[in-house]
Amino acid sequence: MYYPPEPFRIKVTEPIRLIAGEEREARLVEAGYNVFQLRAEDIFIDLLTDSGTGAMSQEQWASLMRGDESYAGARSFQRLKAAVEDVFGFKYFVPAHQGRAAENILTAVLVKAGQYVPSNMHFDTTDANIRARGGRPVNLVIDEAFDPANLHPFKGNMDLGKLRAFIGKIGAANIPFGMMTVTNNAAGGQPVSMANLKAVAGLYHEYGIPFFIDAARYAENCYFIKLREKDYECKPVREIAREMFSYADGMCMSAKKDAIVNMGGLLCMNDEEIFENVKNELILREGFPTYGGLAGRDLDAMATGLYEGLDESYLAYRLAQTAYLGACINEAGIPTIQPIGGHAVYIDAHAVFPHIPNYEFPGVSLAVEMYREGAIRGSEIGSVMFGCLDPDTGIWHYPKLELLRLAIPRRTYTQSHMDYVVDSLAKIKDRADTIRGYKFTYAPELLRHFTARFEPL
Ligand code: P71
Repeated sequence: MYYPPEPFRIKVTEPIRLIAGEEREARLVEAGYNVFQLRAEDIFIDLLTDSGTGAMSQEQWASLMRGDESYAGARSFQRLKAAVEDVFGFKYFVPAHQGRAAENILTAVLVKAGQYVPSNMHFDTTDANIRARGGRPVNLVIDEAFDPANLHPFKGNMDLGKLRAFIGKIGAANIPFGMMTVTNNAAGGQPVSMANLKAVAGLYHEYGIPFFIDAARYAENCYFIKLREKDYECKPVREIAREMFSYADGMCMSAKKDAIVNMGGLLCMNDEEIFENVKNELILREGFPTYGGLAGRDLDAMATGLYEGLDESYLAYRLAQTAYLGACINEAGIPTIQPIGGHAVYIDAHAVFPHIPNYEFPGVSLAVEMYREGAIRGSEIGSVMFGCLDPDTGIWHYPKLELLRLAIPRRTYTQSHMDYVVDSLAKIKDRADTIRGYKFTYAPELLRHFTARFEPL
């Protein structure tokens, strides 16, 4: 298995420590067995998320020093504006403090109660923001996405037949905008092909439906296109990105992923009227349109990070590191979603614990065991995150996959950290049949994975 040399060397370090097994046991009880409730200093390898957890470069730290903190029209905003225009090519944009803030503004401006927003798959915050406005998020990804072993190269693709049938049934008037999430985080960090994205845009536009991209991991998606799609192998990733966004009417983005900043987001669009409404909503909720809830230095670091996230030697290393972790986990006999995605390895928790049913949360069992075994933190992407009550029928729906995601922070961990994670998982596998499920002792209505508490069964 190939582990590429990192295209950087380490200038600053941050200590991590491995606390004793008995101490970990006590921390789990205090946290109500929800790893979101653990203290980060009690964790050795933190793979909870790749969001805002990456290491900034020397150029980004220099950008922080150059940050202009003027309330309006700051130099840092101008730098960000130039970078956003260059990388994405939309006419208008506002910064936001993170992805869900951009989603909040977008849904506040466009979604009315009872309307539907289709996507390949919405991630949790997008799903929740649509619901919070009384809207209905709808996932129309290809069926291959739900077969963990299927090797389709673009498992994030939209099912065009399902989308056409859906628009026909619901009517374009009830769809304020359509989306695509690149890469598809909810089902494996899987890419969308350019051909599919173009066809989806064409279909939305045929019905006059505006098309927004959730661009959190667009650079990783574009590198997958370069690696896997015919006619793109010789194209620079920056050109691939420009082509991708040329098909859309706008995008929202958590810059905490592919712009490699600790905090930041973007909302871009071509429509002037939407932009006017977005600005007014932004002023109410986030801040003046030239800072959008961020400090000037954050805007500056984001401008620099947008280019670094598109650097091809970085992207080659990034995807190879994730592929290495996935291949080693598979080698240890533990099934994951195939092919390995861009930012994370998604372990099939149901396959590891076939005796734990979805309503007893096998992903939570695996998250707890990883902490118990190695003080490693991953996140459940299964029935805790996506199980939901259908407002029309009153029936609980469970997602098709019960996953434990190991998300890799950018430029942060090395090969030996990855090997340690694999060793810990192998030990859990050896005692898998002794492990039990969990039940809620507390769960809020929306986004319950963050604050829920559990009890072992
Ligand atoms: C991720 C996150 C952040 C997160 C979410 C839930 C639990 C733990 C951590 C955030 C995304 C995302 C996509 C595709 C929008 C957001 C929201 N992902 N779209 O994967 O993946 O962005 O966090 O900046 O608000 O760990 P935000």
